[in-house]
Amino acid sequence: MASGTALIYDEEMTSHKLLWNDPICDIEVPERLSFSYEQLKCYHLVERCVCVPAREGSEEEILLVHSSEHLEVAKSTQTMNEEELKRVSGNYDAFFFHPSTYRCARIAVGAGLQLVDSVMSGKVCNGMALVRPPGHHSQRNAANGFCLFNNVAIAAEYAKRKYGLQRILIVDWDVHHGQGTQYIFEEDPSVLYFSWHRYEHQEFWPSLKESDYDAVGLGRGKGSNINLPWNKVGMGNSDYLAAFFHVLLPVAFEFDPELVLVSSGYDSGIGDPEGQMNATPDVFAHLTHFLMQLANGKLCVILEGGYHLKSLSESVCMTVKTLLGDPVPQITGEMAPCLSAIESIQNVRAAHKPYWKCLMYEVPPIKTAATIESEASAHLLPLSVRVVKEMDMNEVKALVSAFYADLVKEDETLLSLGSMLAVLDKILTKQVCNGIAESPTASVSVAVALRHSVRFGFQRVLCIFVGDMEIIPNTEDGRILMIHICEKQQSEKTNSKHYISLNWKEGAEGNDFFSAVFGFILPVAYSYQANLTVIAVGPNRSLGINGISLLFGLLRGLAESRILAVIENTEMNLMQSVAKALVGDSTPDFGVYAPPTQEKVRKIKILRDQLQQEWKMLQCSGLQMK
Ligand code: X5A
Ligand code: ZN
Repeated sequence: MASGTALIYDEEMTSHKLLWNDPICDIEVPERLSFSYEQLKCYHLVERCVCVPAREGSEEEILLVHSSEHLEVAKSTQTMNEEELKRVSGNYDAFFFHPSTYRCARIAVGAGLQLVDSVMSGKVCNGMALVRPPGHHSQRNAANGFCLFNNVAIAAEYAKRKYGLQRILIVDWDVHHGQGTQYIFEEDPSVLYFSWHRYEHQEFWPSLKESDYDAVGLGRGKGSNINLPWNKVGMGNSDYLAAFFHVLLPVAFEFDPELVLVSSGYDSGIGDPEGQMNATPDVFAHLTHFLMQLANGKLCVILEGGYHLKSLSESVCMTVKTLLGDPVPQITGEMAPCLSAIESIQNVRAAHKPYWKCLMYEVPPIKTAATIESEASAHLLPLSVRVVKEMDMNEVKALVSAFYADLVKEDETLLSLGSMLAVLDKILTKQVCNGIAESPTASVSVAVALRHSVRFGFQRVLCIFVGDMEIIPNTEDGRILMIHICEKQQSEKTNSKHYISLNWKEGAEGNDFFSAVFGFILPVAYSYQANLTVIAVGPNRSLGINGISLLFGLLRGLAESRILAVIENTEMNLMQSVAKALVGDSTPDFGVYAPPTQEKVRKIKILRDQLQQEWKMLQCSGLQMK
């Protein structure tokens, strides 16, 4: 078996640099490379490695992954003056050209290929290439995020061709999503791409929908693209280890690669201004060590990002030391992943369950969406609740004009519809199971929600109103069943069999709503067999938070747990309890049981007698049968 560790470095790659002011690009400096190399010398690691020279990647090799247009544009920048360079750079998202950039990028590509050759030929067992510009954001036809050519993608494609490899694993531990690499291999089942990345629910660059855990690959490549989005900053050693234990390693061992490539960005390490994460250099020793157990140890580590010079260089040293076979340092600190990390891990495991035997028994998580007014209160909701952006005003207008033309004139109403529709849309398209929308005009929002759901194709929608609300009559009779829980008797509308008024004021001591829920609401709801439940909570509600939690908790048993909550009053306690009941991660607090008064028992009995022919689950005594 091969032994030895290759190290590839060429000072020439430090000549690529930013010539003008650009606060986005100014962190990608030549010192990233020279400083890392100095540190390797300092720890006497360079002399222990097999120093393999870099070379230029050939045009043909670059074309394995990139278009000839892209290659030509890059080539043409060699003779440009500063002004021209600036103009071409402006065509891309976060990229700068220097007259030496093309040459450096070709050396970066060639360095990766030299590493692949050294490992595949058995000259060494593993190795690292220190390169810049980095590669993983670069796409077939575009530079992006400091990257011109996709070094790692070219290395993978080259290894496939030259050595006939059928399974290559790419591990991208850079803190950014290597969307370029994803695009290149998303339909290719022979390359398994794993990336974790700072995501913050799509707020963090490059802010792509396709960086989320549900991008699993396309066509024949389904299952071979694994995204683990971090939705909070501050992820640390235990979060990274948990990601390896519960996602990457089981899948990687099942995949059984013949070669492992690492898109090795250290901006996921502590101190990095881009990543804002907390993982210490030690953790990279562990990550490297794990990957060395695959593919007979054939591991090629190729540098990507990393912008905190000290953290970067220390982490590079830990990686190389581990490749050389040195003992792995003990990780210190508390070993427990954070809740947000667990949630991301659970989501990606569930998304990949159809493709990997090791994940087959995964339980799908309940997904809840919410739009709430203030970002500040978002943290008060359970962690698994996803805060979604409101629907675009024009989209709302187009949608609503189809059935409520008069609404389109009122901007304020439209605005609140935007948040309800964003959540409803996620429910209808099954992206989430249930969701909460705040709406200052709940009755209008509900009317639109009901209409829209029926148009969407739902045959039976159960709608429960709690509190004073003007109920906008609907014309889709039979497809909507309304139950209105309020204090005052609603005289009109009671004639329709699809509108039921339940006058109920919760007792002062304890929760006496149990009797109404079990004795009336649930039997009616189960008789109706809705495919969607809408629960609206308006002002002057006659139920307390406990009663409302009970309602939400139990109605999750219907309509495959699809519930849209529309809440008019923005009381945070209420929002929190509803969110908790919807995610079902804890049994909501229903309050102590209180028996109903005689008057209430009678009230339910009257309703039951009146309605049990229609809603048969109300029947509980043979005597009443006609
Ligand atoms: C390779 C790498 C980051 C680009 C960030 C642009 N690129 N905001 O880390
Ligand atoms: Zn990065």
